[in-house]
This record gives sequence, structure tokens and C-alpha cells, in this order.
Amino acid sequence: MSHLFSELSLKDVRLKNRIAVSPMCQYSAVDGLPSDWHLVHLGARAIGGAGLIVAEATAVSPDGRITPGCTGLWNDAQAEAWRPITRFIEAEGAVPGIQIAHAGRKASASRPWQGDAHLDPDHPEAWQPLAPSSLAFGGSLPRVPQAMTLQEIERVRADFVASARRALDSGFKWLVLHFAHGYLAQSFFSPLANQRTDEYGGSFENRSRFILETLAAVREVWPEQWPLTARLGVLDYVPGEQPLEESIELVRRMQAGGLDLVDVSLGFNTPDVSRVPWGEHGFLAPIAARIRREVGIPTAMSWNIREPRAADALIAGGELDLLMLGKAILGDPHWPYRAALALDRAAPYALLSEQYAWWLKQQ
Ligand code: 536
Repeated sequence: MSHLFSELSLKDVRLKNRIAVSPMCQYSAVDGLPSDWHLVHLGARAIGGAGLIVAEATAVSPDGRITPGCTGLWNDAQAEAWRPITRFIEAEGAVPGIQIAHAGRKASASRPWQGDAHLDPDHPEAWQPLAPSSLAFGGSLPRVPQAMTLQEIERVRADFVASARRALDSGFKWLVLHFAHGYLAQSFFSPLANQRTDEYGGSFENRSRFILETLAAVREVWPEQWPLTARLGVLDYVPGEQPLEESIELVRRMQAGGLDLVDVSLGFNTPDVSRVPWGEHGFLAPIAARIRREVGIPTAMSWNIREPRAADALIAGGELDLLMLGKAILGDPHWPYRAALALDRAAPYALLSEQYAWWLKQQ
């Protein structure tokens, strides 16, 4: 029996396997509204057999979008528009999840295929990015963000709470807080981005404050029975970053604050990714394993995982509980079915909708 195809229970949610679709920005929304594109993109992967489908980084406010094409949950029309998507995912036996986010100083950019750079400040669709400090990310994102006031910090926290409520109304049963990739929450934690001198900057306690307060506020409105998880950038592989021990301590405090699982990811607080050891299959696995062991929290992980056998070994080896697939499952919505065939699972057809299974079983 493979480990990849064992069930995972977390709170009152039961995933039929350990394969999750990692949140992947489609930059295809208008006014933050998910569309037929999102239904088919996510729905196809539910048909494909993944146990958990996490919708892309969805902005908690208009200024929290990465690009004008990002999805949102800052109004009720958006909550309504997500509903057919969660309904379809559930009907296919998968669990619908969503990642909520604020892009911070990386906001107000063009879609990757239209430049992947900050929009000119005079562009009709541009807006003023916010961040802990008025420090530009650099590279293709040169805009100097506005350092947030305490009132703005409070406002964004309230936006996370309101978006979590709407996610629940939309039918999502798994919430991911985006605390990674150089976006707002991550940039509060990183000394590479945060130079504040008030209670939100400087010491480890202060740099952790935004993340821990946001988590606590969301925990109050997100039901106990559904998993509350976060994607956290634990390392940037850039000189001047926080030591890994700080990231591990932050996860410990997040767990004490009600976090049910951590998706171990990268910081991306600077344009310099030259030291990231991309080459190895599942290169973050030793770090995820250490967090799982030292903190005692379920872990998920993505980045450079595509081989079913190696993926299965990561679950079997106790390094992670849940596999997050990005490009592998973007290129092949039926990755779970193919993985089941490759791992000699008795009945890969059980992963498929009846409509597909019937055809595929014909001689
Ligand atoms: C990660 N990215 C993460 C995104 C969107 C854009 C790309 C997100 O979390 N919404 C990434 C950064 C650097 C290099 C590769 C990938």
C-alpha cells in the first residue's frame, strides 16, 4: 500500500489521499471575481483525483492583489462567485481550500506574461503598494512601498478576518494563510524587508507579531472543525535573513495559536534566488522533516517534486504529511491517476470519476 494514497484526517476534514493542488495564481480574474476559467482549472484537477484543491493566492483587499488579475475575497460578489467552484470540487470527492493573501510591496505588478514587473505608477490600473518599511523589493519590482501605519496594520488584519469569513460562506473547508514569498506577512517577519523601530520590527518577537496577530484574529472566525493552515517562507537563502531556528520557533508559536499544518516554503524577500538549491527533488524535505519532528506539527511542502516514487518516499519517511503539487499537476491534471498506476496501486480507477473510470477500464 502506498503512502501517497493513504487518507489524511485533519480536524473534521478527511483527504482521500496525500496529493494536494498547490495554490497557483492564474492572473485571470476581473475585479477579483473568479470565473469559468477558475472553475475548469480547479475542477479538472478535482476530476484528476487530488485529495485537496487549494485555490490561488486570493487578495483580502484590492491593494493586496499581486496584479489586477488576482482573485479576491474582499466583497460578497466574490464570495458568491467562488461557490460553484467549491460545490464542484466537493462533488468530485476532493476538499476545497483557498489561500488568502496580501501582496505587500510586491503588489501592483503586471501579469507575468505581460512583463512581470511593477506597473508604472501612472498606469490606470496601478496602486500604491504597502509594506512594513519604505524599502523597495528591487529587480523588476522597484516601487518604493508606503510604510504602514498602525491603523493600516489593523485594517489589513481585519481584511484577513473578513476574507476568512467569506471563504467559509463560499464553501471552503481548508484555509491557507499566505505567510510566504515576500508578500506582506512574510515581509514583516524578514529582517531583509522589515526595518521598523516600533513593536512590529526589530526583535524576533516584534517581527513575528503581524503573523501571530493575524493568525489569532482569523482563528476566532474560522471554525474549529476545519483546518487552518499557513504557507510560511522559512528561508530565503540570502545573507542577512533570519536564522532557520527563528522560523522554527515561529511555527511553534503559530501552532500554539491554533495552526493545524504548515506548508514549508521559501521567503523570496529579495530578487536574489541564486543560492536556492533548486536541483534536488524535494530539496526542502529535510527542513520540513525537522519542523515536523521538533514542533510536532503536520507539514506540507512543494517545490521540485514530480516523481511519484520519490514523492511517496517523502510521505513514508515521515518528512511530510501532505504533498503540494504545482507545475507537475498543472502539466498533468491526472498526475494522481498516473502516480497510482506507477506505484502499482490496486485500483487507480477509484481516483477517477465514474465517467472516466468506466471508459478507461474497457479493453
Ligand atoms: C514564487 N511565486 C509565488 C507566487 C506567485 C509568483 C511566483 C505566489 O505565492 N503567489 C516564485 C518566486 C520566485 C521564483 C519562482 C517562483
